[in-house]
Amino acid sequence: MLLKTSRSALRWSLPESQVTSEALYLNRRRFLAASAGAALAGTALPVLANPYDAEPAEPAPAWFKAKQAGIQWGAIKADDALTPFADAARYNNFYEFGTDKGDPARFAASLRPEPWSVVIDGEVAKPGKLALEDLIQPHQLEERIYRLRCVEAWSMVVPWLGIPLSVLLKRVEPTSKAKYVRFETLVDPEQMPGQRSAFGLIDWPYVEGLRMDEAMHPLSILAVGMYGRFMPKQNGAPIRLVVPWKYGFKSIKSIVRISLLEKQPRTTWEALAPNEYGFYANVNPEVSHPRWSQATERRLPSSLFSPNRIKTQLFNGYAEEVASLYSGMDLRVNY
Ligand SMILES: Nc1nc2c(c(=O)[nH]1)N[C@H]1C(S)=C(S)[C@@H](COP(=O)(O)O)O[C@H]1N2
Ligand SMILES: [Mo]
Repeated sequence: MLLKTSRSALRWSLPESQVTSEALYLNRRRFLAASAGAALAGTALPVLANPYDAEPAEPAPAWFKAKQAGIQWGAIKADDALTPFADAARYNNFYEFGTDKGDPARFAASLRPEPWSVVIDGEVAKPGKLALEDLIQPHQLEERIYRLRCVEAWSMVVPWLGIPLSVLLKRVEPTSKAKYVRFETLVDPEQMPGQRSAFGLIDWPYVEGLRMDEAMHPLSILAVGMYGRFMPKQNGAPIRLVVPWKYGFKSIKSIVRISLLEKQPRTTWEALAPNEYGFYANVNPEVSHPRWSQATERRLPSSLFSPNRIKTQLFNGYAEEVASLYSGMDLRVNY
């Protein structure tokens, strides 16, 4: 176990080329902005290639590789600078592998993301168990560059690869009774050492949920990759939720079940500490956590001497897109 662990930590040491590729990526974004101007002037847009490493570091399943040529790069972008891959893949919350920020990168080698399947059940006309490749196959992968704001007041900017959650939900035909979506993470103490320990804080599986309109919102995605590559295990391989206007704990990792429900599901953090973590968990600088302010955040990379502290934005900067979902709701009550 210990040997395996240190080897996997080595595997995650970052190749020098990554630094270059991120610089290249940022240049491409400038290039893209310029070519958007060219498109207006009637010039054809260039076909885009993977703006990251040509050779992905993470071994990817065949279904993922098959999708790579058709990726729509930069489908949605944040204005902020991208967080380097090294930070996004080494500073994680994934309690199934331990509670330290470094634990997921250190211990997730034992996760087996292939083969993988997702059960879809509850209030749908077409329930069933879908192999992940069949779940993704009909859809184009899109790159979405989103801010991710953890409730612990740190944040990053990550280029995810995925599909809108709405396209999957439409495919399984929700019934008129479907009001909420419940998501469940894998339970397997053999693959997830954090589920083995006597550490009895969380009642596995990790569960999250969304209201139906939140789940159908075009910003909500199911991600299977990031930085142009297959999803690293510590970031929730092979498939996770990303809901950018909510605190990070809503973005549940390594999903094995999606259930459409009539009633609001009981979710992990809300069940553990309902006065600290609500079902909605919308990013809101005005509503403090009982033990700390949410007015600012540490944007990764951040250190003691360079804390990189910035102001937190309402709905994590996505108010224009999502505020209408909550019109008439008291955000202090429904935190
Ligand atoms: N299954 C599961 N999903 C999870 C968590 C977890 O502990 N278990 N942590 C959440 C929290 S608190 C955050 S901030 C994000 C972190 O995602 P990242 O490690 O990719 O940055 O994952 C979320 N999804
Ligand atoms: Mo979080």
